[in-house]
Amino acid sequence: MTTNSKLKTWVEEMAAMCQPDKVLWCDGTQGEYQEMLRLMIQSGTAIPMDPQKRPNSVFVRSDPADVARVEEFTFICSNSKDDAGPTNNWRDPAESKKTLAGLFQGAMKGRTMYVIPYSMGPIGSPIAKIGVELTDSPYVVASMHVMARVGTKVLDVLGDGEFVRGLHSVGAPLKEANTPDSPWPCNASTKYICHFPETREIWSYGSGYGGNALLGKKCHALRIASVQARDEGWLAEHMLILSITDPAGKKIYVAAAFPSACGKTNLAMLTPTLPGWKVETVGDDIAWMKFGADGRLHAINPEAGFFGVAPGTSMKSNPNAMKTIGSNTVFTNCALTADGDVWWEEMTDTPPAELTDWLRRPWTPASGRKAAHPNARFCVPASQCPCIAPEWEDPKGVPISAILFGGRRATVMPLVNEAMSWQHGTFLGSIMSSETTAAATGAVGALRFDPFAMLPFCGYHMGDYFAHWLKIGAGADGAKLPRIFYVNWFRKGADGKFLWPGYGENSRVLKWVFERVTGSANAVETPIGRLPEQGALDMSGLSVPAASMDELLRVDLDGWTHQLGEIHKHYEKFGAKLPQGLKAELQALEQRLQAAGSRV
Ligand code: SAT
Ligand code: MN
Repeated sequence: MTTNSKLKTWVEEMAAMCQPDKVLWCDGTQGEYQEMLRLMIQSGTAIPMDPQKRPNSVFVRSDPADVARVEEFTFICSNSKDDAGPTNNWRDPAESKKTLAGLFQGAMKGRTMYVIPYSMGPIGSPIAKIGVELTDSPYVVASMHVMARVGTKVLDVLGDGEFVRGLHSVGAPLKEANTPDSPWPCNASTKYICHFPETREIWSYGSGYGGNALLGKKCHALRIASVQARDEGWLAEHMLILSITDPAGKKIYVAAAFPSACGKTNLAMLTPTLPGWKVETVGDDIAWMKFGADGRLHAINPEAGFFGVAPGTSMKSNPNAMKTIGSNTVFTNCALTADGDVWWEEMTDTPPAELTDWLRRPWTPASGRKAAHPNARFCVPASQCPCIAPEWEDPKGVPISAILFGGRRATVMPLVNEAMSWQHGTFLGSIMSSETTAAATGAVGALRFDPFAMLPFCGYHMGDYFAHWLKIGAGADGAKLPRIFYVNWFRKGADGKFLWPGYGENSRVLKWVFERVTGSANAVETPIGRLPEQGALDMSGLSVPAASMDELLRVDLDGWTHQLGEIHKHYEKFGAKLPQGLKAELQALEQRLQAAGSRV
């Protein structure tokens, strides 16, 4: 329990509304985690995995109506509609509270309300923040144990302080405590993921899945935290954090923003193919960055675990992730092998002869459908990662030397392009676009602008967010700011195949980034930015056809010129909030493209 009277009162009020059978304060112990697994197994939500194969792990299948983030039901309920901006769904806060209070009324009947105090970031770190999630889902409690630091130790640090309030229900009350539960309780028809940025509150109803329900993750660490970061002068970003060390032992830290399911976990855990180089992981999804006393941006990973996309993960693509998930893992929506292990597409070259798919149906390779859901996930403690950086929990964070932006782009974007300044880098972040993935419900493969990979996660007006980035740069010592790069591993040739091998070979691009930061690699100035000079990218031991390399590093003047219209349309959305600095960058780009075009 706690002495924090604001917390006690809030829990009492929420319990009075939701009417759970009981209220349980989570202590964060191993015993509590085991009890959550037991409850999930008992209700048919989970099955235990063979302890010989994957000790202390469970396998969970969700309802087909609840498999990913639901962006169309995710709302920013700021006082003013204008503060939510053109890229968010806005709802009036008072009306939303009324609607939600109606839904939450009695929503936890027959269930337990768990009170989860959590810290995003190492407990007590000056960059960390505390939240409390109330939930009626044991799956959420178990997952929060993995993804955040939870329990009594957090209450001790909280004292009488402020915290983010998160209320979550699967929206499936039980008539009585002993009414049989469905394997994955959720509300198939009604979902609301509502954020109240001014009061630092989150109310999430109807979904038990991932970012909709583990409120510390996207809801707190990105949507609410981005607003706090704006108010307090720091950055809350959808970025992995890694360290890269050269053969001489020099180490730098890199943060990288990519949309969901674009390979952040793979990049964060990359095994370099270049001899003598080493990559270690600090985080795979979120970075909170603040200026340190040294004037540099220092980043922490606010999370304590990985909630990674399973399909595509293999000993070839990401051996470190495969080793991480050997034990203590919650698997969701994977397929099940005949001998009780998990499987997903591309885990092995040849799929097993028979499986049970994520919808509990028999499956064979001839079935003609995917065995695992494309957004199937593993949820595992970060500390189990063989390449976790020893300093990953340093409360001061790690100093960032470079920031990468990227997405899935079959055309136009070259393999790597260095921004000419912080302002130009902010411009590149603001025009990021990517083909959509299964991490959110909706069409897959559609190209959309996803500025800074924050489209679904920015808690306020995106135009103000751009201005915040410019302000961060303007207020800093330019020499100490991270350099900004735009990368694209996903460019395709005329045959529709990827031109770049990706995965461990991305270390070649990281090496160039490292050498740009340390001053030893050359670049050529082009109208779109700085690209590696001929021979500057280390291609030793890798045979990519010369024509493919030319295409990967080609400045596609036509493609860029063609895109200008789209960028103008994208920018028009932000109206008067579009910062002058970005207008100037777009104009300068147009002029450079024009000048280059007339030279050809
Ligand atoms: O479901 S999550 O939002 O946690 C995963 C993601 O989309 O990045
Ligand atoms: Mn993410």
